[in-house]
Amino acid sequence: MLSRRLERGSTSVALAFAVFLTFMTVVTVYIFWAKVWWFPPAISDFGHEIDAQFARTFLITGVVFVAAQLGLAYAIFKFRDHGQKAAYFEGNNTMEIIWTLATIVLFVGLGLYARNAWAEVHFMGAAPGALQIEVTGQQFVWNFRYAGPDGKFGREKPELVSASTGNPVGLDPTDPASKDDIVSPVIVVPAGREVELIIRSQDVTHSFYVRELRLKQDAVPGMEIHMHFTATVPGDYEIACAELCGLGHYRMHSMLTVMPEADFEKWEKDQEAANQ
Ligand SMILES: [Cu+2]
Repeated sequence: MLSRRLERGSTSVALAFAVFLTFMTVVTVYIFWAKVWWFPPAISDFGHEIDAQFARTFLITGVVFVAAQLGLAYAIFKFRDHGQKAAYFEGNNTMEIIWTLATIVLFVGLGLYARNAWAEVHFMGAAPGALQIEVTGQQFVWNFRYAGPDGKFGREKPELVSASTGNPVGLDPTDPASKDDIVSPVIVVPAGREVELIIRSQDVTHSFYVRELRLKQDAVPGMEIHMHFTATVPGDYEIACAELCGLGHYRMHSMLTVMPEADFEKWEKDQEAANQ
């Protein structure tokens, strides 16, 4: 009598758990498939390649996830307690080798697939003629410097850095090349033209991050890190600092404006005029 009651209890519990697991698997897959919480659309040339890599990774890991969860649900129900004796075995070397090899093949394969996108961003420099913009992070603002009409970045001196007197990057007024440099709290770039960023920090590690560009790069004190991108869709996009950099980290953000080339040239002229 007692054992029959236990058996019935075990069946319904095992079934309920298996159904719950299957339901959660379906819900999880739906959330990714329907892109319920997803990135905003990419606006950079390599952004689409990064998205394609994301899609490949999610597809492969998704298939493994579904197979593992459904397998678990099946095992929970199939091997439920019928009052039988539990069996014990010491692992299975063949299975260990198979899933270790399969994992290596998947990881290395995904890495090989992604190498073009990675190399394009990190190893290949910007093409000659790219618009150079110096990005300086400091607690808790971003400053962007354009070379101005002479196309040359002027000298900077750390001892001249003084945000309160309007010289946040420490431009040296005795260098003629510094005179026409434009320093802006927002970054404006022309659509369709390559931009080379020179990313630096004045104090701690910050991280320059624009979701729509699919570009995130640490700003490290003492280093000049070059990144490049071509934005294709005009609009305003938020720049966040993606590295916890101190108490004011939450408010360290700025805007990236992508505008048609003609509008950009006008913006640059206006900045130059304001500089005189
Ligand atoms: Cu920061």
